[in-house]
Amino acid sequence: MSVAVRPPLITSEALRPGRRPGSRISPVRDSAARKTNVLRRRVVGPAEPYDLQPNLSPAQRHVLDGLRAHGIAVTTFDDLVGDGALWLELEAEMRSWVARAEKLAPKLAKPKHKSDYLIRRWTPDSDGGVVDDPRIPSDSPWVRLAASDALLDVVNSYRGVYTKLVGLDNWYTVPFPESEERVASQLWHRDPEDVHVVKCFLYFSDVDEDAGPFEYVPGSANGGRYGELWQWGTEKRWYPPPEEFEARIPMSDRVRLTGPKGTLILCDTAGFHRGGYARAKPRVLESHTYISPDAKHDKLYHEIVWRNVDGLSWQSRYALAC
Ligand SMILES: O=C(O)CCC(=O)C(=O)O
Ligand SMILES: [Fe+2]
Repeated sequence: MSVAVRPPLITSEALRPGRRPGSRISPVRDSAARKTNVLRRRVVGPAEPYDLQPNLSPAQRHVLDGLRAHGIAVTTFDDLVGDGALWLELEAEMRSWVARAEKLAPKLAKPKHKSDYLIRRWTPDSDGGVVDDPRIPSDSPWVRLAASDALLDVVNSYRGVYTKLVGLDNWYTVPFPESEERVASQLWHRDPEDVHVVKCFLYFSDVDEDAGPFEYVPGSANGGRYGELWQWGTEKRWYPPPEEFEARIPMSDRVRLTGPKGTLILCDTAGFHRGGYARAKPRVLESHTYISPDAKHDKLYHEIVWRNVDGLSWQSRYALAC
């Protein structure tokens, strides 16, 4: 099936070959979207119970069990997705992304804002600029990963509904050796998108202590042992006061996800997490998010351009149609 491609959303000015390397482009947004820098507003709709009951591989079962028991599971791309050709495509894309992101890293001693330490490919910065065209073809390797049955079988089983894909991105976390204080998502917080937010993080660099690994409090999503502490949706702040947090949650109840390139984390980030406090080494990763269709979160920073969809399952198409 082939679907007509929409007219370009990016201004021709932004795509001129002479564009300064490392500069951002401004996608064309409608007036409702312009106010919040989103590309589109997601249509909030009813959730549909997940009735597939897929036969899970041992790796998928391990991840589903981890999500249910702790709100987090760690595996590898090889074990869960296991598509070597896709990995090579992703890696090649990521290499060219890193080369561009390195040029965009700010020359600052310390980060003040999230966009100082996190260079994102398709999510706009505070001025609404994006690095790359956020109209992403449905046969892009990133979409084939994020909307794969390998992931959706697990995520939809965990959520019990057919989920939607939002927040697809490539990240380059900038190291700041002199940064003594954490800012924004480097601090413990819950994510606001949904009462359960499943995020995938796939490392494309070896992430050790110096590269700002992702950290999590197992059992802190709704229903877990820490679920009622600064409970999701009941607090004004998504970031609890750091000192109180330190006092309430012992170090032994937190995990730090260092791991080699190819490490894949699936996590309910409605639970407490933080990351990206890189001091000596950059961190390179792919991230995307799954939410229930009835989540109030209406921000979409990308748009799927449908093409070559024959290989996509029904749950994949459902996840992509936002
Ligand atoms: O950079 C990190 O590891 C944390 C990111 C985060 O808070 C999020 O994706 O919701
Ligand atoms: Fe977060």
